[in-house]
Amino acid sequence: MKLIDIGFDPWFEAHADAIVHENQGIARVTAVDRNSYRVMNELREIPAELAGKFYFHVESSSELPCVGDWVTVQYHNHDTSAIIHGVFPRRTFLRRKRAGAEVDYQMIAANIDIAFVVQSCRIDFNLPRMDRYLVMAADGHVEPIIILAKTDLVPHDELQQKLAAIRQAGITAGVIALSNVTGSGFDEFRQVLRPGRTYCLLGSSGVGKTTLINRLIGRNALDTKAVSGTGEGTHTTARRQLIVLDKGMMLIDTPGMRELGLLGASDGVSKGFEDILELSAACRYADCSHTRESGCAVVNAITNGELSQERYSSYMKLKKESEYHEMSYLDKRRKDRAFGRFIKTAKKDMKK
Ligand SMILES: Nc1nc2c(ncn2[C@@H]2O[C@H](COP(=O)(O)OP(=O)(O)OP(=O)(O)O)[C@@H](O)[C@H]2O)c(=O)[nH]1
Ligand SMILES: [Mg+2]
Ligand SMILES: [Zn+2]
Repeated sequence: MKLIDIGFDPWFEAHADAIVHENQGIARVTAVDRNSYRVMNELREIPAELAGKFYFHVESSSELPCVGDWVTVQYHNHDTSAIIHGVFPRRTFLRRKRAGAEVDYQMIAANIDIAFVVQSCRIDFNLPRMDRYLVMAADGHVEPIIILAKTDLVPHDELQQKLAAIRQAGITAGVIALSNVTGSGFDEFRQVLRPGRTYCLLGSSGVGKTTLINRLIGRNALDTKAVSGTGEGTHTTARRQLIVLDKGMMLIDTPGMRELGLLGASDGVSKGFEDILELSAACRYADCSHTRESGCAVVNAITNGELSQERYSSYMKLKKESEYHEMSYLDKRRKDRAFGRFIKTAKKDMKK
């Protein structure tokens, strides 16, 4: 295998001279688990850690290596482990806003050719959410393809209605309807996959992302779990992971996302109020309290009858109850910011 087989094409090659130092190799990040990594080179996949020096220069978490990144490494223990020294520029990326922060991002994956936005035909189907994933892909210069999964669970008519609804919403991305159970739609799906390309699966928990990969591999290599009666998944996939298929196509499996990180509310509040959270994405202010701000999409929804006063009240009540939680979260953020400034000043002082 050569690096180009796992995606190291001329674009990255062109950056190599400036980034790769003597005695360093090039590898691709295949998994991230807190501070430990796995990387793949021409020969094998091995564990890796970040160089201490790297940490020192990092100013935001989005600069840390993520799945799909190309990195420079030094090998140790007879090439069975590696230390990561640098990250190549990202040609494309998928990221989401970190809850509560203004311009802090959480990287999902890097150097993706196509993002598969997966929704289940049944309970999970939701156009505003689909739209947000498409925005996320566009933001990172990634071509999106929508996958409508679990077509075996809906009648033919309903599937046609859903396909039409996607077009009516003005969504022009490619759409593939498929079933992991019957295999219908799989030929169309396989035709999209090309050797040397990297694909990322996005979507809520339980929609069948991992099952799709298992079906491609031809065996149950990765864990999947049944969904509850409400259609909600159980967050089976715990980490992002890059899987190289026999033919050199790479697929990144991701854990289902409950919300796209547009919201400051803690998880306890967001659960069960997805409709309000979706509305709040359109509020003029990111930190909108949904009480008296102008341009509040939640209050507007009550005015035009889209949202009931009752539901709004129970949401606000729950929000208040979790205020303690919220407060400590904000306090933490403030501390983080102060700490960030401290580090910057310290670095400046050192340069003097
Ligand atoms: N009927 C039907 N069930 C499916 C299909 N695809 C997946 N499932 C089932 O849906 C459940 C969830 O599938 P997963 O592949 O674990 O879902 P996931 O998107 O990876 O979920 P997370 O890892 O939690 O993000 C499993 O019980 C699968 O067997 C499908 O096309 N049709
Ligand atoms: Mg999964
Ligand atoms: Zn609001």
